[in-house]
Amino acid sequence: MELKNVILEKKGNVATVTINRPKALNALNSDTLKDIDAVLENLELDNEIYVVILTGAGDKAFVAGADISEMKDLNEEEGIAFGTLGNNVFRRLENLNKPVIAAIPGFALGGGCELAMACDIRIASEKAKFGQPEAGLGITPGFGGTQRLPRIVGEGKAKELIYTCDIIKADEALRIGLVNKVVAPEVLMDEAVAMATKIASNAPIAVKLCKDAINRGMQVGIDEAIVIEAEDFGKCFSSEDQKEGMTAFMEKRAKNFQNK
Ligand code: DAK
Repeated sequence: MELKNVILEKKGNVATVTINRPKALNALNSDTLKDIDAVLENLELDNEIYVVILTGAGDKAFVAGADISEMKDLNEEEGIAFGTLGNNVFRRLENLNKPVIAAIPGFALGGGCELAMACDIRIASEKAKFGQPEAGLGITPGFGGTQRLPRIVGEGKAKELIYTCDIIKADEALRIGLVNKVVAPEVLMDEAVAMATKIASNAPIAVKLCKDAINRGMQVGIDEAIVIEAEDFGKCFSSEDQKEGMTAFMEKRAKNFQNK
């Protein structure tokens, strides 16, 4: 796998994916989207990796949006191709078969805020800033912002942020529920690794099925959602880790999950 703008590191059961274009504040151009796609394919198939951390290189930005310099001269056909590539990557990230924690050091704007929202959990540095500035550029958010932001913070607040293009600080993002946690910049990655490690200590198949049940259940009514939950619950019982988790409890010993 040859990557131009993304770094993939694996340590134990945790992988860290770093978007690495700090001179352009990690803006998402086509090459970067293709790199993310390739990395997600690799991670999907890696049974040793239980949790993924997604971050941006440098201390200034997570991702400052889709690359405006690349987008500005696109014709209609190229615009569709760019949007399709991006949307496929974002859906793949959202549906990855393991949790993804966004560790957000700085700007998460436009496509960057949308990228963070496609992750399961968001941890922000005190220096992070969030916003959907698209309407000020003459476009609508195109990587799920109009859909995921209202689902996360509620319709009224999402409309306010999208219509005004306001940029909000980390403490406000925490207050409205856009991020899970705000930490000092120097401990951002430590906090992300600590949470990833804690998640990775639980049964990976169960965690994966929890993600599936939440993601699919959130898209349908409660009656259908409960059926999805029951199916995923049932699937746990064909895993060795379910036997191990419950046997370890009964035997009062530490559990030893194998992702099987
Ligand atoms: N694209 C390209 N380059 C960017 C960039 C971006 N989004 N953001 C920053 N840069 C570049 C700057 O041009 C500058 O490059 P040089 O001039 O040094 O070559 C470098 O990064 C450093 O930026 P600044 O000099 O501007 O740094 P400041 O600290 O002064 O300002 C800033 C930081 C984040 C406030 C500012 O850079 C800024 O406003 N950036 C743009 C933020 C923005 O508007 N983001 C939203 C982009 S629109 C679609 C789906 C999705 C989308 C589009 C289509 N389809 C389905 C078709 C998504 C759209 C977006 O995300």
